[in-house]
Amino acid sequence: MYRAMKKTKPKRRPTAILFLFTLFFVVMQISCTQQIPTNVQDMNFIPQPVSVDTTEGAFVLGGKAMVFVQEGQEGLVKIGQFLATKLNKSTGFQIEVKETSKVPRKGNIYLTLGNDPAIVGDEGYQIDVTNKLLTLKATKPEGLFRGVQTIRQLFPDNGNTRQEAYAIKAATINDAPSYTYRGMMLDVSRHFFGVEDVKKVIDHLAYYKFNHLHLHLSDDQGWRIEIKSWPNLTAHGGSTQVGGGEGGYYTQEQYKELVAYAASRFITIVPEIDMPGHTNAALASYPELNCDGKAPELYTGTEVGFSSLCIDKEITYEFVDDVLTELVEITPGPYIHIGGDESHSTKKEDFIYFIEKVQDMVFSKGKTMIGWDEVAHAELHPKSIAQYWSKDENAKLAIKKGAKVIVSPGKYAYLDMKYDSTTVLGLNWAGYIEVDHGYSWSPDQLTEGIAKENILGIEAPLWSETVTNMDEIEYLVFPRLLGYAEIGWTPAPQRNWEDYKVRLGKFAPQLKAAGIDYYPSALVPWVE
Ligand code: TNX
Repeated sequence: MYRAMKKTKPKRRPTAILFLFTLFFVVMQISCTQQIPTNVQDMNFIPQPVSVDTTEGAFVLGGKAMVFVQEGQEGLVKIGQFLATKLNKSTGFQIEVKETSKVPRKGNIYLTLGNDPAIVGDEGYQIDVTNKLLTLKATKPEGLFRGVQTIRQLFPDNGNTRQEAYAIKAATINDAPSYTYRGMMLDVSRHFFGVEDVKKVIDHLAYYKFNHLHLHLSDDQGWRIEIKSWPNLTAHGGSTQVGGGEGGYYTQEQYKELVAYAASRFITIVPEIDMPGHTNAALASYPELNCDGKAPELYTGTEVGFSSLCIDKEITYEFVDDVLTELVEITPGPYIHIGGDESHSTKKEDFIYFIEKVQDMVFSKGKTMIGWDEVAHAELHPKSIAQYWSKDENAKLAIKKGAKVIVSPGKYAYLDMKYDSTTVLGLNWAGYIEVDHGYSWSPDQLTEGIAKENILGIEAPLWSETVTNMDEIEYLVFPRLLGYAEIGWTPAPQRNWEDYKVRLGKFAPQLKAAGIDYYPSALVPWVE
């Protein structure tokens, strides 16, 4: 017996090994399948990418995932960290970021730079989702950052972070924006909003792939940026706001902080000093800027068109030059916006003289001038930009003079217009802007003569006569901002309201999770 057993034992060994192997694979198989959730997440984007092609298979993001970034490329670790922080919030994981020189292993996210004919422009990117990896590739860090927003939308923060793993369909996404300038304007003059509020707005903009924030820094009701050579602008001119409240202003350090915060999200700040009208706050702060040498009272109402810098005085241009010099020094972006709207108390020839003179100052300081569409009456520098808000004749005149336009038509793109007659906040001089109306237009179809090649992009302004805090800002901004993001990004033939409203409705859980008090339009099938 003993001998026999001894003899058979070695014979059994291969079977045992085989058995152990099989067991190992079965266990592995089970543990792997258990990790894969049965429900593959819906892909739902705003703005809609240029192309999304799904294929067989799924990518699983589990608790051990990491974000790998290509080694030795400037700025990539920061972009990776931005993504990881957002994903950790939405998934409940603790994803870390690592530089790598090779393609990472299964289950990870990989951000890499590279030239590829399929990737268009600085903001273009490509996402490749396979069973193994989620790879994001772009030519520039800016493109990676836009693509990161798409990845965030693949794993949205719906306020439920309890899953063990998140599966998404295998797919290839190819994307690039339709327009190079995609912006929002925030009026911080009529009501002042502090640094933290503006950062929150910047975060909202980043998520929908905007790349400019225009700050309306001065108006009749308040001067909001510190100018060291003219300190009374903020000391007196920044001391109040519409309704008589406290007002406020940004020190140059705070402004620089905002510029840097925006830059880390690949957003450019466009500062506006509105001139020669909309200047009561400055006129009240310095009597010498008035033709009669007398300073008016501060203004806390909401009328427009009653103030003007004194066009004939030399001091006016010394003032403007000082303001622009200081502003240019703290503004790395290419644009300075000089306003120029509704100068109803400036004579037309004076207005033209003023705009041309200030335009020269802006360009001589190395910046590109933007002005509201009225500036088209002046001779325009070939690089000047007109912001079309009210009159298409002005926009066409600017185009005739060789300028490009940013389109912000009041009746479609004004975030301060009421949604309908029952909306409490907002104004209605340009009409009501329901969510479908705000979405269903194209910059190059507004009027004949403003064609795609004349258009730099789109901007949605939020004037703040009626809004006093972040909650009120968000009510007017959401959900219309998402529509403007899509108009600026997604090619017109790929956009239609019927499809958009369904995608928008699916954003409800994430808007709610972000604490955004949006307007719950009855036209949108909001997901519970
Ligand atoms: C017009 S739009 C203005 C602003 C007001 C806004 C209110 C523009 C260039 N000027 O001064 O705040 O209407 O909607």
